[in-house]
Amino acid sequence: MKISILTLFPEMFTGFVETSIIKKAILKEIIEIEVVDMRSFTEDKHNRVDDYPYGGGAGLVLMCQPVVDAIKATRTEDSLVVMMTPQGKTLKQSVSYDLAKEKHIILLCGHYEGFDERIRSYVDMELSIGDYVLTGGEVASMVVADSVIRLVDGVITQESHEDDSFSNGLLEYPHYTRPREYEGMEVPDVLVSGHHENVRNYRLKESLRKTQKMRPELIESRDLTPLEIKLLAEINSEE
Ligand code: 6GU
Repeated sequence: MKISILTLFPEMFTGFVETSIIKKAILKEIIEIEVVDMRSFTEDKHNRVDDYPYGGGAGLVLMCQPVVDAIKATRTEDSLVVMMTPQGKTLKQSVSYDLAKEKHIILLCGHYEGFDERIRSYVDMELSIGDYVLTGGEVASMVVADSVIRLVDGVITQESHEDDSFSNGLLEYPHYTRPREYEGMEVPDVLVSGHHENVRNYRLKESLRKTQKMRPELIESRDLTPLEIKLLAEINSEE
Protein backbone atom coordinates (compact mmCIF):
# COMPACT_ATOMS: atom_id res chain seq x y z
CA MET A 1 0.00 0.00 0.00
CA LYS A 2 1.08 3.53 -0.72
CA ILE A 3 0.14 6.46 1.50
CA SER A 4 0.74 9.99 0.25
CA ILE A 5 0.54 12.79 2.76
CA LEU A 6 -0.10 16.28 1.38
CA THR A 7 0.96 18.88 3.91
CA LEU A 8 2.52 22.31 4.42
CA PHE A 9 4.64 20.88 7.27
CA PRO A 10 6.51 17.84 5.89
CA GLU A 11 9.04 17.94 8.76
CA MET A 12 6.30 16.81 11.16
CA PHE A 13 6.44 13.32 9.61
CA THR A 14 10.15 12.56 10.06
CA GLY A 15 9.80 10.86 13.43
CA PHE A 16 6.67 9.04 12.29
CA VAL A 17 8.33 7.27 9.33
CA GLU A 18 11.57 6.56 11.21
CA THR A 19 10.16 4.73 14.20
CA SER A 20 9.19 1.20 15.21
CA ILE A 21 6.51 -0.72 13.30
CA ILE A 22 5.99 1.97 10.65
CA LYS A 23 9.71 2.05 9.88
CA LYS A 24 9.81 -1.76 9.61
CA ALA A 25 6.77 -1.84 7.31
CA ILE A 26 8.54 0.65 5.02
CA LEU A 27 11.82 -1.32 5.09
CA LYS A 28 9.91 -4.54 4.28
CA GLU A 29 8.37 -2.63 1.32
CA ILE A 30 4.84 -3.45 2.46
CA ILE A 31 4.14 0.26 2.89
CA GLU A 32 5.39 3.22 0.93
CA ILE A 33 4.97 6.68 2.45
CA GLU A 34 5.33 9.77 0.32
CA VAL A 35 5.27 13.18 2.00
CA VAL A 36 4.39 15.97 -0.44
CA ASP A 37 4.97 19.62 0.40
CA MET A 38 1.97 21.46 -1.04
CA ARG A 39 3.83 24.77 -0.87
CA SER A 40 6.08 23.56 -3.69
CA PHE A 41 2.99 23.71 -5.98
CA THR A 42 2.17 27.36 -5.42
CA GLU A 43 2.17 29.63 -8.44
CA ASP A 44 1.97 32.72 -6.24
CA LYS A 45 4.98 34.99 -6.59
CA HIS A 46 5.28 35.24 -2.80
CA ASN A 47 4.84 31.46 -2.35
CA ARG A 48 1.50 31.94 -0.58
CA VAL A 49 -0.83 28.98 -0.13
CA ASP A 50 -3.50 30.71 1.95
CA ASP A 51 -5.47 33.94 1.87
CA TYR A 52 -8.16 35.93 3.69
CA PRO A 53 -11.71 34.58 3.59
CA TYR A 54 -14.28 36.27 1.33
CA GLY A 55 -16.93 37.77 3.57
CA GLY A 56 -14.39 38.45 6.29
CA GLY A 57 -13.73 36.62 9.53
CA ALA A 58 -10.81 35.24 11.47
CA GLY A 59 -8.02 33.12 10.06
CA LEU A 60 -6.70 32.17 6.67
CA VAL A 61 -8.11 29.76 4.13
CA LEU A 62 -6.07 27.34 2.00
CA MET A 63 -6.29 28.34 -1.66
CA CYS A 64 -7.51 26.00 -4.41
CA GLN A 65 -4.52 26.27 -6.76
CA PRO A 66 -1.65 24.76 -4.74
CA VAL A 67 -3.86 22.17 -3.04
CA VAL A 68 -5.67 20.97 -6.16
CA ASP A 69 -2.44 20.91 -8.19
CA ALA A 70 -0.80 18.82 -5.45
CA ILE A 71 -3.76 16.38 -5.52
CA LYS A 72 -3.65 16.15 -9.33
CA ALA A 73 0.10 15.48 -9.30
CA THR A 74 -0.20 12.76 -6.65
CA ARG A 75 -3.32 10.81 -7.63
CA THR A 76 -3.78 7.93 -10.07
CA GLU A 77 -6.94 5.93 -10.96
CA ASP A 78 -6.29 3.81 -7.86
CA SER A 79 -6.16 6.66 -5.36
CA LEU A 80 -8.59 7.43 -2.56
CA VAL A 81 -8.33 11.11 -1.66
CA VAL A 82 -9.08 11.67 2.03
CA MET A 83 -9.41 15.19 3.44
CA MET A 84 -8.51 15.50 7.12
CA THR A 85 -11.01 17.87 8.78
CA PRO A 86 -12.91 18.03 12.07
CA GLN A 87 -16.12 18.07 9.96
CA GLY A 88 -15.39 14.62 8.52
CA LYS A 89 -16.76 11.21 9.38
CA THR A 90 -15.25 9.99 12.66
CA LEU A 91 -12.46 7.42 12.40
CA LYS A 92 -13.45 4.03 13.84
CA GLN A 93 -11.60 0.70 13.74
CA SER A 94 -14.10 -0.43 11.06
CA VAL A 95 -13.08 2.57 8.89
CA SER A 96 -9.39 1.63 9.34
CA TYR A 97 -10.16 -1.95 8.20
CA ASP A 98 -11.83 -0.58 5.04
CA LEU A 99 -8.95 1.82 4.32
CA ALA A 100 -6.43 -1.03 4.80
CA LYS A 101 -7.85 -2.64 1.61
CA GLU A 102 -6.96 0.38 -0.58
CA LYS A 103 -3.97 0.49 -2.94
CA HIS A 104 -3.24 4.19 -2.54
CA ILE A 105 -4.53 6.64 0.04
CA ILE A 106 -3.88 10.37 -0.19
CA LEU A 107 -4.23 12.16 3.16
CA LEU A 108 -4.81 15.85 2.64
CA CYS A 109 -3.81 17.90 5.68
CA GLY A 110 -5.15 21.42 6.15
CA HIS A 111 -4.05 24.10 8.53
CA TYR A 112 -5.33 27.53 9.54
CA GLU A 113 -9.10 27.99 9.28
CA GLY A 114 -9.55 25.29 6.67
CA PHE A 115 -9.82 24.61 2.96
CA ASP A 116 -11.50 26.64 0.23
CA GLU A 117 -14.84 24.83 -0.11
CA ARG A 118 -14.21 24.11 -3.83
CA ILE A 119 -11.30 21.79 -2.92
CA ARG A 120 -13.95 19.33 -1.71
CA SER A 121 -14.83 18.52 -5.35
CA TYR A 122 -11.45 16.77 -5.64
CA VAL A 123 -11.89 14.67 -2.50
CA ASP A 124 -13.44 11.18 -2.05
CA MET A 125 -14.03 11.32 1.70
CA GLU A 126 -13.55 13.54 4.73
CA LEU A 127 -12.22 12.08 7.94
CA SER A 128 -11.98 13.40 11.50
CA ILE A 129 -10.32 11.59 14.41
CA GLY A 130 -12.81 12.78 17.03
CA ASP A 131 -14.85 15.63 18.39
CA TYR A 132 -12.15 18.14 19.27
CA VAL A 133 -10.17 20.62 17.19
CA LEU A 134 -6.47 20.34 16.33
CA THR A 135 -4.26 23.06 14.85
CA GLY A 136 -4.04 21.08 11.62
CA GLY A 137 -4.69 17.75 9.97
CA GLU A 138 -1.11 16.46 10.32
CA VAL A 139 -1.41 14.77 13.70
CA ALA A 140 -4.79 13.37 12.65
CA SER A 141 -3.30 11.99 9.41
CA MET A 142 -0.61 10.18 11.44
CA VAL A 143 -3.36 8.65 13.57
CA VAL A 144 -5.16 7.45 10.43
CA ALA A 145 -1.96 6.19 8.76
CA ASP A 146 -0.83 4.39 11.92
CA SER A 147 -4.13 2.62 12.51
CA VAL A 148 -4.39 1.58 8.83
CA ILE A 149 -0.76 0.49 8.39
CA ARG A 150 -0.85 -1.97 11.30
CA LEU A 151 -3.80 -3.73 9.64
CA VAL A 152 -2.10 -4.25 6.28
CA ASP A 153 -1.11 -7.90 5.72
CA GLY A 154 2.41 -8.67 6.91
CA VAL A 155 2.92 -5.57 9.07
CA ILE A 156 2.09 -7.28 12.37
CA THR A 157 0.88 -10.84 12.91
CA GLN A 158 -2.82 -11.37 12.24
CA GLU A 159 -3.49 -12.54 15.83
CA SER A 160 -2.08 -9.35 17.28
CA HIS A 161 -4.86 -7.31 15.76
CA GLU A 162 -7.69 -9.84 15.85
CA ASP A 163 -7.68 -9.35 19.64
CA ASP A 164 -7.45 -5.55 19.48
CA SER A 165 -9.90 -3.41 21.36
CA PHE A 166 -12.93 -2.69 19.09
CA SER A 167 -12.08 -5.45 16.58
CA ASN A 168 -14.71 -7.66 18.20
CA GLY A 169 -16.76 -4.71 19.50
CA LEU A 170 -15.28 -4.98 23.02
CA LEU A 171 -12.31 -3.43 24.79
CA GLU A 172 -9.25 -5.64 25.04
CA TYR A 173 -8.65 -7.92 28.05
CA PRO A 174 -5.80 -7.19 30.51
CA HIS A 175 -2.24 -8.38 29.79
CA TYR A 176 0.50 -9.50 32.17
CA THR A 177 4.19 -10.35 31.75
CA ARG A 178 7.03 -11.24 34.15
CA PRO A 179 7.36 -11.12 37.10
CA ARG A 180 4.58 -13.33 38.51
CA GLU A 181 4.31 -10.98 41.52
CA TYR A 182 5.06 -7.24 41.53
CA GLU A 183 4.82 -5.17 44.74
CA GLY A 184 2.23 -7.56 46.13
CA MET A 185 0.15 -7.73 42.93
CA GLU A 186 -0.11 -11.19 41.42
CA VAL A 187 -0.77 -12.45 37.91
CA PRO A 188 -4.18 -14.27 37.88
CA ASP A 189 -3.65 -18.04 38.38
CA VAL A 190 -5.70 -18.97 35.30
CA LEU A 191 -3.11 -17.32 33.03
CA VAL A 192 -0.34 -19.59 34.27
CA SER A 193 -2.55 -22.70 34.40
CA GLY A 194 -1.94 -23.71 30.77
CA HIS A 195 -5.69 -24.42 30.42
CA HIS A 196 -6.50 -22.78 27.08
CA GLU A 197 -10.30 -22.80 27.35
CA ASN A 198 -10.21 -21.31 30.85
CA VAL A 199 -7.80 -18.64 29.62
CA ARG A 200 -10.17 -17.83 26.73
CA ASN A 201 -13.16 -17.54 29.05
CA TYR A 202 -11.22 -15.46 31.56
CA ARG A 203 -10.18 -13.03 28.80
CA LEU A 204 -13.71 -12.73 27.42
CA LYS A 205 -15.05 -12.11 30.93
CA GLU A 206 -12.43 -9.42 31.66
CA SER A 207 -13.11 -7.81 28.26
CA LEU A 208 -16.79 -7.63 29.15
CA ARG A 209 -15.97 -6.27 32.63
CA LYS A 210 -13.73 -3.53 31.25
CA THR A 211 -16.15 -2.62 28.47
CA GLN A 212 -19.13 -2.44 30.83
CA LYS A 213 -17.16 -0.18 33.17
CA MET A 214 -15.47 2.14 30.63
CA ARG A 215 -17.81 2.04 27.60
CA PRO A 216 -21.24 0.74 28.71
CA GLU A 217 -22.81 1.92 25.42
CA LEU A 218 -20.80 -0.76 23.58
CA ILE A 219 -22.47 -3.46 25.70
CA GLU A 220 -25.96 -1.94 25.29
CA SER A 221 -25.75 -2.00 21.50
CA ARG A 222 -24.25 -5.51 21.37
CA ASP A 223 -25.93 -8.80 20.39
CA LEU A 224 -24.74 -10.81 23.40
CA THR A 225 -24.05 -14.54 23.05
CA PRO A 226 -25.40 -16.91 25.74
CA LEU A 227 -21.86 -17.21 27.17
CA GLU A 228 -21.51 -13.42 27.31
CA ILE A 229 -24.87 -13.14 29.14
CA LYS A 230 -23.70 -15.72 31.67
CA LEU A 231 -20.34 -13.98 32.19
CA LEU A 232 -21.99 -10.56 32.60
CA ALA A 233 -24.33 -12.04 35.22
CA GLU A 234 -21.27 -13.36 37.08
CA ILE A 235 -19.59 -9.94 36.84
CA ASN A 236 -22.69 -8.17 38.17
CA SER A 237 -23.00 -10.54 41.14
CA GLU A 238 -19.30 -10.04 41.92
CA GLU A 239 -19.52 -6.23 41.89
CL1 6GU B 1 -8.74 15.62 10.83
N1 6GU B 1 -8.24 18.03 11.73
C1 6GU B 1 -8.27 18.97 12.67
N2 6GU B 1 -7.74 20.17 12.42
N3 6GU B 1 -8.80 18.79 13.87
C2 6GU B 1 -9.32 17.58 14.11
C3 6GU B 1 -9.32 16.55 13.18
C4 6GU B 1 -8.75 16.81 11.98
N4 6GU B 1 -9.92 15.48 13.73
C5 6GU B 1 -10.27 15.85 14.95
N5 6GU B 1 -9.91 17.11 15.20
